[in-house]
Amino acid sequence: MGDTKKTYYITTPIYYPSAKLHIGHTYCTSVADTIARFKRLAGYDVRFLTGSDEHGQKIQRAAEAQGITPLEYTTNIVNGFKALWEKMHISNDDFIRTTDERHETVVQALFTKAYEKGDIYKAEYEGWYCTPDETFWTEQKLGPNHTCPDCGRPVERVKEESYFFKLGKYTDQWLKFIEENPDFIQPESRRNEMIQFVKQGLEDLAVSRTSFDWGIKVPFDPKHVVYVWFDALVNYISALSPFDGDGELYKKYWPADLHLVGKEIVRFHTIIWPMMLMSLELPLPKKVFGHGWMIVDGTKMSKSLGNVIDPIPLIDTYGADSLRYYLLSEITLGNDGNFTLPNFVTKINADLSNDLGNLLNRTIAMIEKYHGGVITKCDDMDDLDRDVSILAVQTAKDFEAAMENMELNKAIKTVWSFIGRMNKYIDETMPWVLAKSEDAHDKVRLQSAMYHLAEALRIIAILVSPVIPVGAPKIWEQLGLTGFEVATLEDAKTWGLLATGTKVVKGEPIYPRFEVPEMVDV
Ligand code: ME8
Repeated sequence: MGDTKKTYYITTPIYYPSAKLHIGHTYCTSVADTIARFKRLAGYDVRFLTGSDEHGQKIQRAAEAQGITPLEYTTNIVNGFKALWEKMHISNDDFIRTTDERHETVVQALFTKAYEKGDIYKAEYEGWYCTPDETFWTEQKLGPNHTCPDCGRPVERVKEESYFFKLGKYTDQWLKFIEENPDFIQPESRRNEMIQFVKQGLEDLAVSRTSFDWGIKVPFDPKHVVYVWFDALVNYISALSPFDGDGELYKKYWPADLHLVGKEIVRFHTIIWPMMLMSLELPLPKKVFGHGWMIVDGTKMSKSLGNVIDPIPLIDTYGADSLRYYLLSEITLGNDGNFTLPNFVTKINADLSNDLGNLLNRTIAMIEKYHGGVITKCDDMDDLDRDVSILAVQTAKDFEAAMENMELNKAIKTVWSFIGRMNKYIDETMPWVLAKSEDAHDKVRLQSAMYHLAEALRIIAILVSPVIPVGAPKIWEQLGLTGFEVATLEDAKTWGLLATGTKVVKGEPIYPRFEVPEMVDV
């Protein structure tokens, strides 16, 4: 019998190894990881891809400046990418490098296919090139003083023989597709921008370069290398090895369910990539979501601007969960966000250490003190118990709905408001008073309160696991449970799965408190 689970294929951009990654990239990859983990929890067969975009003029120049080969240069930096993702507990299933042979063969095959179809032709390119963005611009589109209209940096004059891709040819097919698939480009504002861009008229796109050689050779004309964006976009398919054997991975996972990208590259993913796929007669991805930027002093944090915050020391000091939690809960997906150290530490102290950490510590300590660490199921609910048990299941459902809707911070807020409710439940039930009573009714109330707290924490552990994958299993373990890897979203939507006799295991506080630093640069 084959695997009948629904599939979910999610990707991040493949980042340029032109410098170390900063918290902007960390943000994007953490969002994708949280969605991937959520989908696994919801029962999907998930494929989560990230990688590195290693060709192009910018990389070649950076390598030359260091006197090493481009591949040596990118390999060093890519090893750093992989180490960062491991430190952040990123659960990618694959990492594609555009220097992988498996990628190069697919790019060459697809370039040739578009050429043979007549959608790629040779001519002379004369215009402007933004090397940091690896983007062509016509004179009319330039910013003041020959600058890139996207990033504002100076462009370079380029005049060389080039292959061109007939983008314009697919305008009508694209407009029809966008109309029939209103959710393809998210958020909505990006969709309108893209429609305007296409309606202004598209010029054919130069898809090869001859003035440098760090790239994938055009197979039928090897003095040309494939334009780095044509090369890079293909990664989403090449990573599925479409030409290996019977292309099993490709058949299983393509088309992608979600390309998560920054807003500055939505144009490449929603216009150029779909038009390439139309030419190649391949299915289009289901959704492209353009997230916002991490901002420093009002400008985009950027490798080439040098105004970056390095995630590594933050993870080393505060832990991966803290950084993930802050980025995911503070920023509304699609909007820009800020990072300051005092805000970050204040937030993780309040939400992780106080709200969640204390709920766990208090609960485990009371079950130990009052019941020798043993949880006993109690069906005798009073109104307060019934309220929180209903709220627990509702929280799981609301969490699911918000996640499905890409409202990650709303999903998190839902869980934290339930955590707040359970902390209040402790104050309302006053277990320390019940524990002193000899009254049989009070003994039942105490048993019920302990059960409701433990059961709420079981549900919370599952719900927070896509966001804080380091702490979530520790909650589970302290509750005395095993098999966290196979817990499902269904388990979080079901009240009462904790069995009588489960014995809690007191552990270290899962999130320590940190001193809030002064407002200084990190
Ligand atoms: O564009 N805030 O790579 P890149 C939030 N290789 N996210 C940010 C960010 C910021 N300040 N800065 C970067 C490329 N990012 C191409 C992609 S895909 C086929 C090729 C994130 O290294 C964001 O997701 O410049 C952005 O789209 C991506 O990094 C760009 O990374």
